[in-house]
Amino acid sequence: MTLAIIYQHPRILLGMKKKGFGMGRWNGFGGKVKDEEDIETAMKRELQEEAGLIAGGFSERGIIEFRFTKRPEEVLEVHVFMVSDFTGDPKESEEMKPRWFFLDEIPFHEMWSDDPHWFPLFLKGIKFRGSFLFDDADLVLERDVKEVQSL
Ligand code: 95L
Repeated sequence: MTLAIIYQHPRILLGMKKKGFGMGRWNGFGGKVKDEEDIETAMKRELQEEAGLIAGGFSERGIIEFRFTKRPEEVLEVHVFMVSDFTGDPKESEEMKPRWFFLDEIPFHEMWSDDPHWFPLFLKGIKFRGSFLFDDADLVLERDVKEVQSL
């Protein structure tokens, strides 16, 4: 999976997920990587589909493995990108309602519960590897986040 977060200091762009997995939370933009597609291509495609934006400059900042107690056999590997410029105006899609947030007003209480554990590194430009285990209420049961030199 890919996750793109637009960062134009002092604000970030998030999207309220309107349907499906993660509904009701402010998310980055992203989704599954298709067969024959590379990760960067998938990140750009999902950003276009979900927010109507064409990525300009970006860099991969983290890789996170997510596990859920209710699906012990599955691992979701998410590649997290910081997108520092783009063309287009954020537009609402079927999936997402985009909104800008100032860095000191990031709505962690309406986001996935892992986010507070890696956003500070992400925003400082520190590359990281993480893994999280969620319980049935999507709360973090176990976590590990480490700075890395390269992903
Ligand atoms: N901004 N953070 C996200 O968009 C985010 C955070 N954590 C997640 C954990 C599991 C998952 F399936 C998705 C996310 C997710 N989109």
